[in-house]
Amino acid sequence: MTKAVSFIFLLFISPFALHAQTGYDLWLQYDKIENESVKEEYTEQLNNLVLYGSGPTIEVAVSEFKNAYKGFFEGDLPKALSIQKNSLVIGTRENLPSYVLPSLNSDFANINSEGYIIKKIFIGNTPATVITANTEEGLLYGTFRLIREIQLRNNIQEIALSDSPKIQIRVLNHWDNLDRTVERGYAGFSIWDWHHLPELIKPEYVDYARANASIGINGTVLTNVNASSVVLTSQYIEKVKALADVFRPYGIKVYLTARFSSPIEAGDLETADPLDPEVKQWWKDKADEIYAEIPDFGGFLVKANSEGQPGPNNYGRSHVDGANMLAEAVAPHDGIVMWRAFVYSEHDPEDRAKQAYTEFVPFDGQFHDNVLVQVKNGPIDFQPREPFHPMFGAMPNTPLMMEFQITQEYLGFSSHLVYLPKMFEETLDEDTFVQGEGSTVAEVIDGSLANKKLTGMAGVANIGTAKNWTEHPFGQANWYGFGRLAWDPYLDSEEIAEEWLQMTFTNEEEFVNEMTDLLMKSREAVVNYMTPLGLHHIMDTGHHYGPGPWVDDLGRPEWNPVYYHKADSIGVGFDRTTSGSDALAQYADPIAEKYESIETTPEKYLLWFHHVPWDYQMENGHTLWYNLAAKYQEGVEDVEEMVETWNNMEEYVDDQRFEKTQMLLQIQLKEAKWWRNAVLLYFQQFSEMELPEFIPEPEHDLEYYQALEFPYAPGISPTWH
Ligand code: BDP
Repeated sequence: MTKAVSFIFLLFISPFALHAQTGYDLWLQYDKIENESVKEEYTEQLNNLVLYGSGPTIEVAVSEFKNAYKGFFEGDLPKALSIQKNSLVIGTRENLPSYVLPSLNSDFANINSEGYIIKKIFIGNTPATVITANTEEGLLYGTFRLIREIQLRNNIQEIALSDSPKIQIRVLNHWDNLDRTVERGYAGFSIWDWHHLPELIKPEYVDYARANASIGINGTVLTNVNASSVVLTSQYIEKVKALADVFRPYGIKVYLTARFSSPIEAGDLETADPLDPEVKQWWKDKADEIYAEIPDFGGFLVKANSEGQPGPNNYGRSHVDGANMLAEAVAPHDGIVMWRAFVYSEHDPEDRAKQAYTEFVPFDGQFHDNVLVQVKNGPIDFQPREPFHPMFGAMPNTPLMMEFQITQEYLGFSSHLVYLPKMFEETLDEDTFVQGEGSTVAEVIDGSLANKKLTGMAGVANIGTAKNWTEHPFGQANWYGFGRLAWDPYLDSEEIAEEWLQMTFTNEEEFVNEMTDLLMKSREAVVNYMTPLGLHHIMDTGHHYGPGPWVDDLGRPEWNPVYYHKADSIGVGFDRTTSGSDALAQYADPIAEKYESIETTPEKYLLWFHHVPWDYQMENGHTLWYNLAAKYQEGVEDVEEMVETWNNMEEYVDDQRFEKTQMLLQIQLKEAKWWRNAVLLYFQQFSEMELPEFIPEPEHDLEYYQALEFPYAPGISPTWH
């Protein structure tokens, strides 16, 4: 816990200014520090600013710091030409005067090209605080870090910090369509106003870049993985260039999704066969055209041969053929290809959870050096809880990047408060055992386990035109936390929660303690009221809003929830042991062996790996049926507790965000009960057992729940019609 450090000044905090807030400023709130002595503590250390070097990124860093300074201290930070007592000195290693360097040389040994150092040094008797780095981007990150230290009210008198990102490619994936609808978007429309680009540059673009840079995100994929080839036409490349120009000073590269059939659709070829010389040439020319406009274009993200998207398989070619062809097109420009492993086929009778591994693992080592294979955290699809994807660790010779979903497709959309960093952390901390005990997913991702040169983490964005970007005020925490974990996948999600709460709301200890607790519990709450004990994919189909365990009539078997829970008169759950689909064989032995038996499978994954009899006696002596009911009830009670905690926070939060969160929590509570009632009534048909007495009488019967329809639930993009 970092609380002791964070609250050093708390005793002096004066009443807070609770002005109405839309939440637009995210965690970058630079509110006035009311307490005079706290203010002095900082201003004494920051007498003036001495800047070495110049450039667009340095400029945005300095302007950010000046703004923050003005906000906190209500004055301007004067500029000085040379270092004086308590100067703030900003400059890259190259640009700092040589007499400053001896105090910093040992720190430089610890940082990489994007890392930074913030250090109080003495030049003779003159104290100064230096922010330095190897690159301008490092300076920008260091500047945001110093701002954060002030937001957290940490002491900077003897500051000595250095940090570097542990992962290279830290990107948001926007599933945004060119018509501004957002696939699985629950916060309004796409923030990219394509129609008015390139001329109209909205302030939101700059604030988006600031927010991302502040947490170390260094790339953005602008378009949906279910891609349109229109974005690759010259007309749109000009628009993409305009965004790239805005983002560049913030260290953010743009990437695009590449629809595999583009040579036919955006060009005039008759094929998109990756081995066809004309197709190869088309992509090379296209890459040259893009790079002529955007010299630092990041590269392509590709969803191929998945859910109806075109790909190399259409031409009898493999994922390697497809990925390498694109990789060759961008390689001369230092671009990369992020090739998604989210593949499964309705024609394949194999357990869906096994298909990506089966298809990709044999390709290990065959992808070009500038290809990353992008793998979702779990083997099915962004469920409230999944075991880690077995591909992690299984392809030691291929850079694998993590794909998390920040938008809450299966977790209550933007109506539910769920703190996702807790869930991301759970996956990152999982032990794959591929190189013995202690081979965590984080070590696969940061390349340390197999010495990989290219590393990455992607988060499917939850951002839209909502005034506060994410609609739910607490959705911002998931954007923030994703960025922090992409920077350092070993961070503690609890510390991230404390940081975010303080930066976004207030440093008041009671608020931060209570709300950290709420955030940390919120993830388990959603698991409990939606899919406890390893249940998965029982959401209503298509939009994935609300329960739909009964759905069994969709064309593709694996789109039906009944495929995943397999409830019958004996029990419930998907047998993935040797007697079932044997998906367990895709994990390293210690896991496969342990999870083979019901007794040694962690309860949280029970029904993921086993078909368990309704009357099976669990560790607490009660039956599975009883425990299932207890979990659903616990989920509802968890949300009741969240409602109560929030109600006690009124004095710490402005009305606007307080009331909005309060209303959303009521929706969450209503829906938690809906989940409990509908799922238990449905499963009761199979278990034929009484509901335990602690379950209140359901408000409606099963038929009622089954008849509910939501034709206009948000997040379904035209690509699904
Ligand atoms: C599923 C979503 C679908 C996405 C797909 C993907 O329902 O909208 O296109 O994942 O990741 O979760 O490609």
